[in-house]
Amino acid sequence: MSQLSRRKLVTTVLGTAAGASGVAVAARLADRQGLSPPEWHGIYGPGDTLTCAAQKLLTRNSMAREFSRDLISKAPFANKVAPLSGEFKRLQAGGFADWRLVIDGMVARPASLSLADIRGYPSASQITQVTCEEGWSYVAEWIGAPLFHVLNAVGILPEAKYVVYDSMDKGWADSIDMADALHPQTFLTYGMNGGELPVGFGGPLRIRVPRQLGYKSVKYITRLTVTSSSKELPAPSSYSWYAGI
Ligand SMILES: Nc1nc2c(c(=O)[nH]1)N[C@H]1C(S)=C(S)[C@@H](COP(=O)(O)O)O[C@H]1N2
Ligand SMILES: [Mo]
Repeated sequence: MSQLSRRKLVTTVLGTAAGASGVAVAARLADRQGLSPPEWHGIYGPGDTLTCAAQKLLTRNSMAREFSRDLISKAPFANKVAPLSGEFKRLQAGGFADWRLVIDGMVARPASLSLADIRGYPSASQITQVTCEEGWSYVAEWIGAPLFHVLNAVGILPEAKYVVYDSMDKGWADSIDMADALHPQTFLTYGMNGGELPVGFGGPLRIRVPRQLGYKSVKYITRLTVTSSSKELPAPSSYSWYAGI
Protein backbone atom coordinates (compact mmCIF):
# COMPACT_ATOMS: atom_id res chain seq x y z
CA MET A 1 0.00 0.00 0.00
CA SER A 2 1.35 3.45 -0.83
CA GLN A 3 2.21 5.92 1.95
CA LEU A 4 -0.65 8.17 0.95
CA SER A 5 -3.40 5.59 0.71
CA ARG A 6 -2.22 3.99 3.92
CA ARG A 7 -2.34 7.34 5.67
CA LYS A 8 -5.81 7.98 4.30
CA LEU A 9 -6.95 4.56 5.44
CA VAL A 10 -5.49 5.02 8.89
CA THR A 11 -6.99 8.46 9.43
CA THR A 12 -10.37 7.37 8.12
CA VAL A 13 -10.40 4.20 10.17
CA LEU A 14 -9.05 5.93 13.28
CA GLY A 15 -11.74 8.58 13.03
CA THR A 16 -14.56 6.13 12.42
CA ALA A 17 -13.45 3.73 15.10
CA ALA A 18 -12.98 6.52 17.62
CA GLY A 19 -16.52 7.69 17.01
CA ALA A 20 -18.26 4.38 16.59
CA SER A 21 -16.84 1.71 18.84
CA GLY A 22 -14.55 3.60 21.11
CA VAL A 23 -10.99 4.77 21.24
CA ALA A 24 -9.67 1.33 22.22
CA VAL A 25 -10.32 -0.04 18.72
CA ALA A 26 -8.67 2.97 17.14
CA ALA A 27 -5.71 2.61 19.46
CA ARG A 28 -5.26 -1.01 18.39
CA LEU A 29 -5.26 0.04 14.74
CA ALA A 30 -2.73 2.78 15.47
CA ASP A 31 -0.58 0.17 17.17
CA ARG A 32 -0.66 -2.06 14.10
CA GLN A 33 0.54 0.85 11.96
CA GLY A 34 3.52 1.48 14.23
CA LEU A 35 2.10 4.81 15.41
CA SER A 36 1.78 4.02 19.11
CA PRO A 37 4.18 4.74 21.92
CA PRO A 38 5.53 1.35 23.06
CA GLU A 39 4.16 1.64 26.57
CA TRP A 40 0.56 2.33 25.57
CA HIS A 41 -0.62 -0.97 27.03
CA GLY A 42 0.69 0.25 30.37
CA ILE A 43 0.71 3.82 31.52
CA TYR A 44 -0.70 5.26 28.28
CA GLY A 45 -4.41 4.91 27.82
CA PRO A 46 -6.00 4.61 24.37
CA GLY A 47 -6.72 8.34 24.47
CA ASP A 48 -3.04 9.31 24.78
CA THR A 49 -2.18 6.70 22.18
CA LEU A 50 -4.53 8.35 19.70
CA THR A 51 -3.00 11.74 20.41
CA CYS A 52 0.43 10.28 19.72
CA ALA A 53 -0.77 8.49 16.57
CA ALA A 54 -2.43 11.63 15.24
CA GLN A 55 0.71 13.72 15.81
CA LYS A 56 2.89 11.06 14.18
CA LEU A 57 0.64 10.97 11.12
CA LEU A 58 0.68 14.74 10.82
CA THR A 59 4.41 15.12 11.37
CA ARG A 60 5.67 12.01 9.58
CA ASN A 61 7.65 14.01 7.03
CA SER A 62 7.95 17.27 8.91
CA MET A 63 11.17 19.00 9.85
CA ALA A 64 12.13 20.63 13.11
CA ARG A 65 12.40 24.39 12.70
CA GLU A 66 15.87 25.54 11.66
CA PHE A 67 17.08 28.99 12.70
CA SER A 68 19.33 31.53 11.05
CA ARG A 69 22.87 31.88 12.34
CA ASP A 70 22.19 35.19 14.12
CA LEU A 71 19.63 33.45 16.34
CA ILE A 72 22.20 31.09 17.86
CA SER A 73 22.06 31.59 21.64
CA LYS A 74 24.99 33.62 22.96
CA ALA A 75 25.14 31.75 26.27
CA PRO A 76 23.60 28.31 25.79
CA PHE A 77 22.84 26.57 29.03
CA ALA A 78 24.29 23.10 29.62
CA ASN A 79 21.69 21.43 31.74
CA LYS A 80 23.37 18.90 33.96
CA VAL A 81 26.94 17.76 33.62
CA ALA A 82 26.73 14.51 35.49
CA PRO A 83 29.63 13.57 37.72
CA LEU A 84 31.06 11.46 34.93
CA SER A 85 32.78 8.23 35.84
CA GLY A 86 36.47 7.46 36.14
CA GLU A 87 36.16 5.57 32.87
CA PHE A 88 34.86 8.72 31.18
CA LYS A 89 37.72 10.77 32.60
CA ARG A 90 40.24 8.21 31.35
CA LEU A 91 38.76 8.41 27.84
CA GLN A 92 38.72 12.20 28.03
CA ALA A 93 42.39 12.31 29.10
CA GLY A 94 43.20 10.32 25.97
CA GLY A 95 41.40 12.80 23.75
CA PHE A 96 38.60 10.25 23.32
CA ALA A 97 40.81 8.22 20.97
CA ASP A 98 39.51 5.07 22.68
CA TRP A 99 35.86 6.17 22.66
CA ARG A 100 33.68 3.71 20.78
CA LEU A 101 30.08 3.65 19.66
CA VAL A 102 28.91 0.05 19.60
CA ILE A 103 26.08 -0.76 17.19
CA ASP A 104 24.38 -4.11 17.69
CA GLY A 105 21.01 -5.85 17.69
CA MET A 106 19.06 -6.31 14.46
CA VAL A 107 21.76 -5.17 12.09
CA ALA A 108 23.49 -7.10 9.32
CA ARG A 109 26.96 -5.81 10.26
CA PRO A 110 27.41 -4.98 13.97
CA ALA A 111 30.05 -2.32 14.44
CA SER A 112 32.26 -0.59 16.95
CA LEU A 113 32.99 2.89 15.62
CA SER A 114 35.64 5.36 16.72
CA LEU A 115 34.94 9.09 16.53
CA ALA A 116 37.12 9.16 13.43
CA ASP A 117 34.91 6.47 11.86
CA ILE A 118 31.81 8.53 12.66
CA ARG A 119 33.43 11.67 11.23
CA GLY A 120 34.04 9.64 8.09
CA TYR A 121 30.32 9.54 7.30
CA PRO A 122 28.78 12.42 5.37
CA SER A 123 28.42 15.27 7.84
CA ALA A 124 25.63 17.79 8.10
CA SER A 125 24.70 20.69 10.32
CA GLN A 126 21.48 22.12 11.67
CA ILE A 127 20.67 25.18 13.75
CA THR A 128 17.90 23.94 16.01
CA GLN A 129 16.51 24.49 19.46
CA VAL A 130 16.95 22.30 22.52
CA THR A 131 13.69 22.58 24.41
CA CYS A 132 13.62 21.31 27.96
CA GLU A 133 10.37 20.00 29.40
CA GLU A 134 11.00 22.39 32.30
CA GLY A 135 10.41 25.40 30.09
CA TRP A 136 13.81 26.75 29.01
CA SER A 137 15.46 26.41 25.62
CA TYR A 138 18.43 27.50 23.54
CA VAL A 139 19.40 27.51 19.89
CA ALA A 140 22.70 26.05 18.69
CA GLU A 141 24.36 24.74 15.58
CA TRP A 142 24.80 20.98 15.73
CA ILE A 143 27.25 19.19 13.47
CA GLY A 144 27.31 15.45 12.99
CA ALA A 145 26.51 12.42 10.91
CA PRO A 146 22.82 12.00 10.13
CA LEU A 147 22.01 8.72 11.84
CA PHE A 148 20.44 7.21 8.72
CA HIS A 149 23.84 7.13 6.98
CA VAL A 150 25.26 5.03 9.79
CA LEU A 151 22.19 2.78 10.00
CA ASN A 152 22.31 2.21 6.26
CA ALA A 153 25.96 1.22 6.54
CA VAL A 154 25.35 -1.39 9.27
CA GLY A 155 22.22 -2.60 7.49
CA ILE A 156 19.12 -2.59 9.67
CA LEU A 157 17.01 -5.72 9.28
CA PRO A 158 13.51 -5.24 7.86
CA GLU A 159 11.74 -6.19 11.12
CA ALA A 160 13.55 -3.47 13.09
CA LYS A 161 11.23 -1.03 14.86
CA TYR A 162 13.30 0.90 17.40
CA VAL A 163 16.78 2.21 18.01
CA VAL A 164 17.81 2.12 21.68
CA TYR A 165 20.64 4.37 22.79
CA ASP A 166 22.71 4.02 25.91
CA SER A 167 24.98 6.56 27.49
CA MET A 168 28.02 6.77 29.75
CA ASP A 169 25.77 8.85 31.99
CA LYS A 170 24.07 6.20 34.07
CA GLY A 171 20.32 6.07 33.74
CA TRP A 172 20.28 8.01 30.49
CA ALA A 173 19.17 5.32 28.08
CA ASP A 174 16.26 5.96 25.75
CA SER A 175 14.86 4.91 22.40
CA ILE A 176 13.16 6.22 19.27
CA ASP A 177 11.19 4.51 16.55
CA MET A 178 12.49 4.00 13.01
CA ALA A 179 10.62 7.05 11.69
CA ASP A 180 12.71 9.25 13.98
CA ALA A 181 15.88 7.17 13.67
CA LEU A 182 15.86 7.57 9.88
CA HIS A 183 14.72 11.21 9.93
CA PRO A 184 17.28 13.48 8.21
CA GLN A 185 17.62 15.77 11.25
CA THR A 186 18.44 12.97 13.69
CA PHE A 187 22.21 13.24 14.13
CA LEU A 188 25.09 11.55 15.84
CA THR A 189 26.45 14.92 16.93
CA TYR A 190 30.15 15.62 17.50
CA GLY A 191 30.29 19.36 16.82
CA MET A 192 28.56 22.47 18.13
CA ASN A 193 28.65 26.12 17.00
CA GLY A 194 31.55 25.52 14.64
CA GLY A 195 33.77 23.65 17.11
CA GLU A 196 33.96 20.30 18.84
CA LEU A 197 31.00 19.31 20.99
CA PRO A 198 32.00 20.38 24.52
CA VAL A 199 31.72 17.76 27.27
CA GLY A 200 29.12 19.91 29.03
CA PHE A 201 26.87 19.59 26.01
CA GLY A 202 27.38 15.85 25.60
CA GLY A 203 30.76 15.52 23.94
CA PRO A 204 32.25 13.57 22.48
CA LEU A 205 28.99 12.18 21.08
CA ARG A 206 25.38 13.10 21.54
CA ILE A 207 22.26 12.05 19.70
CA ARG A 208 20.16 14.99 18.50
CA VAL A 209 16.46 14.28 17.99
CA PRO A 210 15.28 17.83 17.33
CA ARG A 211 11.63 16.95 16.68
CA GLN A 212 11.30 15.88 20.31
CA LEU A 213 11.90 17.51 23.69
CA GLY A 214 15.45 17.94 24.96
CA TYR A 215 15.49 14.85 27.13
CA LYS A 216 15.45 12.61 24.03
CA SER A 217 18.78 14.18 22.92
CA VAL A 218 20.93 12.06 25.19
CA LYS A 219 24.54 13.06 25.82
CA TYR A 220 27.63 10.76 25.94
CA ILE A 221 26.13 7.96 23.86
CA THR A 222 28.17 4.77 23.57
CA ARG A 223 25.76 2.15 22.23
CA LEU A 224 22.97 1.86 19.68
CA THR A 225 20.88 -1.31 19.72
CA VAL A 226 18.35 -1.97 16.99
CA THR A 227 15.36 -4.04 18.08
CA SER A 228 11.86 -4.99 17.02
CA SER A 229 10.58 -5.57 20.52
CA SER A 230 9.15 -2.92 22.81
CA LYS A 231 10.08 -5.28 25.67
CA GLU A 232 13.75 -4.60 24.98
CA LEU A 233 13.44 -0.85 25.41
CA PRO A 234 14.99 0.78 28.47
CA ALA A 235 12.61 1.11 31.40
CA PRO A 236 10.43 4.17 30.93
CA SER A 237 11.57 7.28 32.77
CA SER A 238 9.12 9.61 34.46
CA TYR A 239 8.85 11.46 31.13
CA SER A 240 6.69 10.18 28.31
CA TRP A 241 8.45 8.08 25.66
CA TYR A 242 7.18 10.16 22.75
CA ALA A 243 8.01 13.83 23.22
CA GLY A 244 7.14 15.32 19.84
CA ILE A 245 7.12 19.13 19.70
N1 LIG B 1 23.39 12.00 29.36
C1 LIG B 1 22.46 12.95 29.59
N2 LIG B 1 21.77 13.43 28.53
C2 LIG B 1 20.84 14.39 28.72
C3 LIG B 1 20.54 14.87 30.02
C4 LIG B 1 21.30 14.36 31.11
O1 LIG B 1 21.14 14.76 32.28
N3 LIG B 1 22.25 13.40 30.85
N4 LIG B 1 19.53 15.81 30.18
C5 LIG B 1 18.52 15.87 29.11
C6 LIG B 1 17.60 16.98 29.23
S1 LIG B 1 16.34 16.82 30.36
C7 LIG B 1 17.67 18.06 28.42
S2 LIG B 1 16.50 19.28 28.45
C8 LIG B 1 18.81 18.25 27.51
C9 LIG B 1 19.53 19.54 27.87
O2 LIG B 1 20.58 19.79 26.98
P1 LIG B 1 21.84 20.64 27.43
O3 LIG B 1 22.51 19.91 28.53
O4 LIG B 1 22.65 20.77 26.20
O5 LIG B 1 21.32 21.96 27.92
O6 LIG B 1 19.74 17.17 27.55
C10 LIG B 1 19.18 15.90 27.74
N5 LIG B 1 20.19 14.88 27.62
MO1 LIG C 1 15.08 18.65 30.15
